[in-house]
Amino acid sequence: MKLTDLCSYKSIVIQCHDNPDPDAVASGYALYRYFSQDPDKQVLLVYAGDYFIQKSNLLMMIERLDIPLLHVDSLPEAPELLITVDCQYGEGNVTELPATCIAVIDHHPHIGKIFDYSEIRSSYGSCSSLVYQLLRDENVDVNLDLSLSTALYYGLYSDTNALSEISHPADKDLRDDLMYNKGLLAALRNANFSASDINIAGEALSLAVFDEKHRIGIAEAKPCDPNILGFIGDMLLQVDLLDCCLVYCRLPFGIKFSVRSCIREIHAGDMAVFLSEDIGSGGGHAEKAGGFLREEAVQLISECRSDHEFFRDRILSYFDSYDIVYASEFKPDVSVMGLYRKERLPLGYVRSTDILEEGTLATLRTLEADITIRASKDTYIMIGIVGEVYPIKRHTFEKRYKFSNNPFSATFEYEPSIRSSQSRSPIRLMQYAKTCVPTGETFIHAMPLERKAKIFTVWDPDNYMRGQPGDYLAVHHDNQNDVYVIEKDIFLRSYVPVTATEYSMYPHAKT
Ligand SMILES: [Mn+2]
Repeated sequence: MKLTDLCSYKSIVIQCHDNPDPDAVASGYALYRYFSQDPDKQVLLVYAGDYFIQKSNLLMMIERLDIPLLHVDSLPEAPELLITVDCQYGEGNVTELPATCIAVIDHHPHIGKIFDYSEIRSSYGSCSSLVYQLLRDENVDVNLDLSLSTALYYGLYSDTNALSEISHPADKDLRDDLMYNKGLLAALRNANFSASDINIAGEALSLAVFDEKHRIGIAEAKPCDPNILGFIGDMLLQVDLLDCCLVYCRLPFGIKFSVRSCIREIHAGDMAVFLSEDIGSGGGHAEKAGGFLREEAVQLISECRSDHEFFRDRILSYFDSYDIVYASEFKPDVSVMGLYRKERLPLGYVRSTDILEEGTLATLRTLEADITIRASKDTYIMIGIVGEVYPIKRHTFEKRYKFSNNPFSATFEYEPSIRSSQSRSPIRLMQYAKTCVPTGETFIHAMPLERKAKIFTVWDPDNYMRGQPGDYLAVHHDNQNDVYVIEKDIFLRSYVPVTATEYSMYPHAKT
């Protein structure tokens, strides 16, 4: 979705989730500014729900940046377009407001509903990063307005634990590109909690329970701002007995919870999704996540002996729901797996000296990481089918690929870019990409998964690949340590089964 897709609507309401946080307010504000440039449009920025904003940092942000955010119980009339930001229409923490059309701009896991328009990037650290990217796609320079750029910067800042949990390149772009009001940011940082917040946190910590066997900690807090739950979780997780912890509080309309993990086998976001499945909503990032359980969950809890027991049982059933594979130690039995050949799909390549002066240092920004390269006649850049980018030596490239000067086109979740050390503005790699095709054949052993799996590959031992039942567990034919998951649809599209006889007839096949 592009922002221009929404420009035909005349009456637009932008809605933050109930109990808004700085990221929701910043994202909503940036969209408000974008759409209200047109004097013919009626644009409102709102939030709803039982609670009025009380947190001092958020009140300060709204006042100092002059953000026209309104609390509403309902709308006098349904707008043509309602845009929910940092949340999805129909979710537990979004009061439903009527509208003719619904657009969703969010960075939480997709709740599975279909909207008229949506842009959901669950791997982004903040919704502000997504809105920044959408504005940049429309050639809006947010740095022309310090109030706007500061709002977006603070949105990312507060959603990523003071920028410490940034991993997605879109988040890095926001962090590196935006100017912000330094004095205001310092003031916001130091107005994060009220005195009673800290008292609630202290009380919750003093009553926390520890399951040493399973290395789980659980704490209940008195009704409080959801951000305090995260703060309590951050403290609790530092206890040496724990791998993960959960902090919750009962609110009049359900239960809010925060999850923290400090081991690679537990992705806090995955755990939050599991805990809230069918009874609420949840999600987040590797170490930090949160969610909300609807009132019906409270009913389920009352069937348990205690709230703590309910959460403990649910966490244990999460631990039981998947298998873990460590590729470096895994001994696959390829005799029970099928043999497959990968179709030769075209890939992209760029000669580094086509876009940079020879000798220039530059940063390749990709979905996975920032990679530094030096431009030379010997350095080429490869672009894979899902936008993965990596440098390759010219002679290796010429050996492995048949190449042409035809342009390579594809669309990716994050379009790879390159930033030279000499200029600030990024170069879009796709504008220069040409097509190449692998010369050799790739063979793998594969079989469908029966259970959910977490696979730690040899190339990324810190994060697991997720496998769902029906996806394929794959082992590279020439390197049996190279174990990974291929999503069912991609597998069926890009691999064909081969028999041992056919295999022996391929000229490049090793026996
Ligand atoms: Mn957010």
